[in-house]
Amino acid sequence: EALGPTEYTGIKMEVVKWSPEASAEIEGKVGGRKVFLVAATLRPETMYGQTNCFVGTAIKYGVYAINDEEAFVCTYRSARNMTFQGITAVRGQVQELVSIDGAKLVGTKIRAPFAINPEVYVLPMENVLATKGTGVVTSVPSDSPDDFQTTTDLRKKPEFYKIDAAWVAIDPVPVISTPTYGEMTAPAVVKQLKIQSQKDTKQLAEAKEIAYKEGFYNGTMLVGEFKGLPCKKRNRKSAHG
Ligand code: A2H
Repeated sequence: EALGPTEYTGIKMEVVKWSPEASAEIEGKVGGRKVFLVAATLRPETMYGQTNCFVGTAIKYGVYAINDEEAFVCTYRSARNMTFQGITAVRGQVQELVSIDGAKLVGTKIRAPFAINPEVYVLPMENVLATKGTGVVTSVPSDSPDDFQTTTDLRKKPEFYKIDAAWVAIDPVPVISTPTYGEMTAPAVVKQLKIQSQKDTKQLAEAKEIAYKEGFYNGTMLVGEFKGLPCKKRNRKSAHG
């Protein structure tokens, strides 16, 4: 496979209510801007099934001014990359309003665009990479093995992960049907490969590969504007989902 840039779709999830820790550090410092957590995804057609969003607890994030109206929560690296995409006033110029630890973002309530459950929570995930995408991951447990396994872990041990069980209460939502695995592709693949926790990173990589191929190439949309159509069709209609 040729090496080239990966083209992600950025999902803007508006903050509805900050966690108390984030509120203490952020409120009053954003100049009245609307603030969005921005997640990078390769599967924008699955957004109907978002049930939460993930950050890394040991990752540093910032709130970055995009213009006078909007600010994005993401890693510094991705904020800088975005300044080269024509969405800010000056190329290469990053305006950080405040920096914040990922752990403090957990418990923030956000609005997930297109989701059947429009209000969801920010939760911790161990395998978030600071160097990929924006460092913010939107969670679709029906179709992403990583997301399914992580939400399963969180549900089993909310105290251990220092979360409120209510934040992870939304069940996976069927959005895509596949011939081999039905309406819950990721849970079925996780079960097939006998994955036990988000620490099983090798098996999860394999599960991700299987679920991705099956969903993207053989899946049919169950909801939304493209209900009844093959998932891969969305690529013909628009390269950006
Ligand atoms: B995908 P690739 Cl439903 N750290 O979005 C870890 N994972 C990250 C990340 C980060 N910093 N940034 C993005 N990702 C995830 C949806 C999805 C994704 C589904 C199914 C498969 C899937 C919902 N989560 O990815 O290494 C994001 O999860 C399977 C490949 O660039 C993003 O797309 O190939 C994907 O990894 C990008 O991974």
